[in-house]
Amino acid sequence: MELFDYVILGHKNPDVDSIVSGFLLERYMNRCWYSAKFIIPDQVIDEESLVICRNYGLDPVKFQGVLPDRDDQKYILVDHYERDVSGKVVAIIDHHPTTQNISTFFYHNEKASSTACMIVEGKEESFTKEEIELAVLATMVDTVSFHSTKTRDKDVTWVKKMVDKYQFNYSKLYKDGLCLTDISSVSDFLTHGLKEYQFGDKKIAASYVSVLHPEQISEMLSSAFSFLQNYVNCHDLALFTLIINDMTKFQSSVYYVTSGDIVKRDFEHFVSRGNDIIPEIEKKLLKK
Ligand SMILES: [Mn+2]
Repeated sequence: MELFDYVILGHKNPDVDSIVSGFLLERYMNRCWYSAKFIIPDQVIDEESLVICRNYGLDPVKFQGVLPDRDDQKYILVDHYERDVSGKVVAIIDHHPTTQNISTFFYHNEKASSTACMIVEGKEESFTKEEIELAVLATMVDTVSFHSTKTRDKDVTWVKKMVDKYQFNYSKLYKDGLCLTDISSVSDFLTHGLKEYQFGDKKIAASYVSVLHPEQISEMLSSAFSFLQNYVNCHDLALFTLIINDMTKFQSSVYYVTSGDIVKRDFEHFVSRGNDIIPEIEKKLLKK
């Protein structure tokens, strides 16, 4: 196994920003004559992240590998600030500020729109046009094309400047940043982002889809419901939650599916499964 002074890591189950940031930092460090290697130790890379990266000329699979088993290996974390490694974390570049005391040699954690834009902004001359496009892409994906509250004005200005300078296809970047769900069959409503949760003796499951025009899938949706109710019965679930994100109006509808009932709730904003929907269900279930 080849040795490197620095191993760069994105977070577990890396998303587009983690992958792009790791790749760009490796490029940057190598150009500055550092021996650094970006490694993705995860066995599986999320299919959607794979497809998006490949569409912009980056193949994440190339970076999959085993981490060195050395106590003195130096690590650099991008897009996260906590990690158990056999070695020493010497640097962190992240955009999830924390009040925690971090004592690495180099620590840069600010409320940026993406880690990738933190790496490239101000150092554009060290990167190729294609690499800058990847940083723009990661910024669009991480902020849901600037609709997330994570969006920082300065980065929007930077993206616009790069798009102008390099004539990037902004409408394509915008659409890719929305991460629309490809729905070709009713089973996609079930399997997209499917997660199961256990609360006491109750099991629930949740999936979500993001579409530009929910009204266009309404016909499919009615057949999806019987499919979902069947799934609820077969898997002995207390509830199945389907979240539909309207990527034009930036609102969500949530369908609560049980074996005998379907209840719809509309939200005038985006809901987060992990932060809003599931905790609320957990409270209700545990109260009973
Ligand atoms: Mn990120």
